[in-house]
Amino acid sequence: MCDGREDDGCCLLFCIDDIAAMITRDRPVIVTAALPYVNGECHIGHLRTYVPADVFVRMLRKMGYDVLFVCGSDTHGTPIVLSAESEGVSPEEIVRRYHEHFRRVFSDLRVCFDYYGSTDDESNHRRTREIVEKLMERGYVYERKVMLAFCERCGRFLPDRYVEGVCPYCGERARGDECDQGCGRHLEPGEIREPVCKVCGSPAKFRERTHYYFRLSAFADFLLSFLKNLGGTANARNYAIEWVRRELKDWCITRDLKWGVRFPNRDDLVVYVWVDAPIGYISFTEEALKLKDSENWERRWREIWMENRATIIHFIGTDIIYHHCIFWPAMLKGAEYSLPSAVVASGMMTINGKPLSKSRGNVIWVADFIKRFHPDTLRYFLIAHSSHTKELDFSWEAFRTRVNNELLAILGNLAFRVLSFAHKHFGAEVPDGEIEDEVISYIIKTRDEAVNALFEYEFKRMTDSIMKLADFGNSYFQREEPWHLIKSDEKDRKRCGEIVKNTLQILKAVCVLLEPVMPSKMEELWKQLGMESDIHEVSMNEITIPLKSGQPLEKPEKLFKPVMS
Ligand code: B3M
Ligand code: ZN
Repeated sequence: MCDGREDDGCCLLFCIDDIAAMITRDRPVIVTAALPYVNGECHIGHLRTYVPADVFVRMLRKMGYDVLFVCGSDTHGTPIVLSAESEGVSPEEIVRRYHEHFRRVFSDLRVCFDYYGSTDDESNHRRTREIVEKLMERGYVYERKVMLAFCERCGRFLPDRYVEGVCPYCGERARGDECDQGCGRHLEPGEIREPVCKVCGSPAKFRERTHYYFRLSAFADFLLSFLKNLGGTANARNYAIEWVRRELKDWCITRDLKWGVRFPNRDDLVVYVWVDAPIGYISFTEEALKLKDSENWERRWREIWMENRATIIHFIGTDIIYHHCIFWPAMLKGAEYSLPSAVVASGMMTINGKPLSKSRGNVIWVADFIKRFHPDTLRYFLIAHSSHTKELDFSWEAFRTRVNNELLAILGNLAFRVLSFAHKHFGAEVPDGEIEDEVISYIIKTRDEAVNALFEYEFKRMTDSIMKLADFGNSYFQREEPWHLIKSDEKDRKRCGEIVKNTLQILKAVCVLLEPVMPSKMEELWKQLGMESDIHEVSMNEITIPLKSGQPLEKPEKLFKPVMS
């Protein structure tokens, strides 16, 4: 067992690789976050995917992994076209508006992608067509005649949300693509009963039409063995295995729309949005690499997406497990692309115990939230309030309690107390002294717990461990009572300095370990500690490197403001 004292970090690399198992340093790690559908503003429910993904990436980088983090706007499909029609603007206009909005929110929240693209970018159109052609060549896409709802008044076929009617499975009112008020099933084109046109309200007739299908049913055996070895969270794996065992129906992958990626050789059809959306992961990687490494991008891209020589990890919400664990790997396999290594699915979010709902007004917009509170407090809440795969309930009371009782009472208190003490009694410098074994062991134990939790995607447990280290800092300082030693003789004063230095060391470790969760606040704290390096760049090995005696400390400022009731 290593004692973590080596400054070169080699011992750290050893223990962590044991734990990480499938995520190894000799392969690049590609982390993706589900693409937000840019049809409206970002609410706190969205962040349940992006913040943990960002924390994960920052943490891996601290441990020396080579990570690429990509995301982008999901821009096609009928909801955007319908919004555009009802506002009397083009789909491009809607997409531009919310694409910029999401970029802004991500930057305010410090969710830092290496590349944030759009599924309407030319490179994604190209990649989608290439994959669809490959699937056709290999016999996984075929033509089928279907009876589809057609509105005679509007003179057009009614894809997905253009039509409403009755669910063939449960008899409830349903949208064309989903039984949203009843059994929740995905509905294939032509399945809806008693169709009515969403635009003009007329009853629609069924008419025959040729569409294209993806032969998903051919992938059942492949999917079962793929899913058995899929990393990530158990909720994703188990849900998908159940589904494959039950039924695998072929998917209609074309739609009668103008907005989207044209289906090869058919001017009247575009591909279904769930085809070109995940392909965004591939085209955004391409764009990210072009920016990073214009000489070698192609080789690196092939290694990642064609040769299975990277670890690909998808962060998603539980509502899209089906798409990422079944449809997507089958499509990749069919087109001979690399397969994901892990799917990490966050639980859903509720507000005051009720489902998040824009129409019922049970929603909190991120832009409003961060006008009132620091973005890092929201990041902290989302990570610390519930384990990643469980449901997370937001309430102002819960938010207030987390901020006041944890961020202020534990972390803020530790920082302000020890920094003020050092300021007052040690000339605003780090005092002299050795780091005690008790302190080093606590730091190492915390690091190991945090890293273990990280690789189990238990971000709450990870954060709880780090906060426990801060708590230990407080009790250590309290127990040692340095204020009784300050005015006594030389020996006591030396001991007093040692206590302060040890407490500062704990604070330094907490700061490094919490940077992934609260990047801006830990940047402030890092400066208060008088550190000159960039906290976002420092490696995890920093936590055991002793602070330099005599290092000037900045005048302490309180890190957090209390949330009032
Ligand atoms: N845009 C999420 C949604 O709108 C969807 C994710 C795509 S990930 C490829 O529910
Ligand atoms: Zn239904």
